Amino acid sequence: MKDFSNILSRFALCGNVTGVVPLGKGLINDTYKVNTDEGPGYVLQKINHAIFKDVALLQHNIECVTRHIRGFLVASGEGDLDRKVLSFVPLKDSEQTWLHDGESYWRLSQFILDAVTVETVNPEYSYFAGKAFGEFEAMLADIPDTLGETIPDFHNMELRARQLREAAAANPAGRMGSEEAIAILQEMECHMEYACTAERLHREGVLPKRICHCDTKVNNMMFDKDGSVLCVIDLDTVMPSYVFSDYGDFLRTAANAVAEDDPDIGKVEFDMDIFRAFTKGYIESASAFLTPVEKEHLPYAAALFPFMQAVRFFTDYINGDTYYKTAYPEHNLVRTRNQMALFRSVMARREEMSDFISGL
Ligand code: GN1
Ligand code: MG
Repeated sequence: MKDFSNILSRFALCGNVTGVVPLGKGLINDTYKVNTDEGPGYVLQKINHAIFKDVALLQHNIECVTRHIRGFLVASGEGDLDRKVLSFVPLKDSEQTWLHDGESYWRLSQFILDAVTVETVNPEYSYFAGKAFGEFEAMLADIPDTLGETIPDFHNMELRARQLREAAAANPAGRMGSEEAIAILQEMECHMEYACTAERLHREGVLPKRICHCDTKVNNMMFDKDGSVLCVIDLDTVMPSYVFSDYGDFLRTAANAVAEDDPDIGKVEFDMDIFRAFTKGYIESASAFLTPVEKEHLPYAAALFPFMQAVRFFTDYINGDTYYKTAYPEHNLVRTRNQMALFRSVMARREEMSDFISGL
């Protein structure tokens, strides 16, 4: 493994480093746990600079968000602050919370002790997660700073549709020749207009952008040992977006009976118990700011995110796997099949979802 001592020596950390080991399952950044001879240690991340082009803006967003949340928690008398909001370690010689070593960009945060991340949740955890994401958005509703889009138009379905069409037309890796690839593209095109509803509503002036997390996968949440939510992590994509992002992306991962890259798509199914529990929690904490248009379109959001993710995985497959980390050549195709199966399963349950939401 790489020698991290030069990088770590630039940060104002406490104690002596006793080891560095890989951590987590992120598809974009490289993450490591840094063990020290005193205290809980740290999390070191190499920020994927090919994807996050403006690291200064990225860290600006994260610093504003964590400062604001910390202030909110202090004002509401919360204890255990270091486990409820991330804190980043500055460099020894400046206030800056990121390092460019000439080649890569690095940042260091405090490791949260006794916290667990999970890959699957039960309805009870989903309810807490729903409350936590609603609270996260509510806490950020009055943030005084201006946050930029760390990946411009990140969850803009019209952009994702364009990227798919450009990739399919250029066919740079020669992967558009198969019958299956053509069929997937056709199926995606059939749903494209519906999927772009959010952009249309935004243009019509009835759908606002709010500060959202934009990567609310189950494993981006820290739970305490007793199951309660400590905090939300992976803040790179916190930016103005539609509330659909956080609501939809959580269900995409939590309500799928299997992982997003499980090749056995016969097992993919949208779990309505998880949907009901998460939606109840989310609406309880977000109802203060949700508009009727936002609320009414939550079933659409549940369908949009598997669909958008399928489009993104498939685009990357066509492009020859340049964006997501992959473990084998067909990985992005397997992920695409899985997410399309989930999308179909959600689509079949839209009415049932709407009825549940109106009854809350
Ligand atoms: C990426 O970094 P990670 O693995 O939490 C991606 C998300 C996708 C997700 C799919 C910046 O998230 O948008 O939903 O993979 N993040 C970025 O698993 O593209
Ligand atoms: Mg992550």
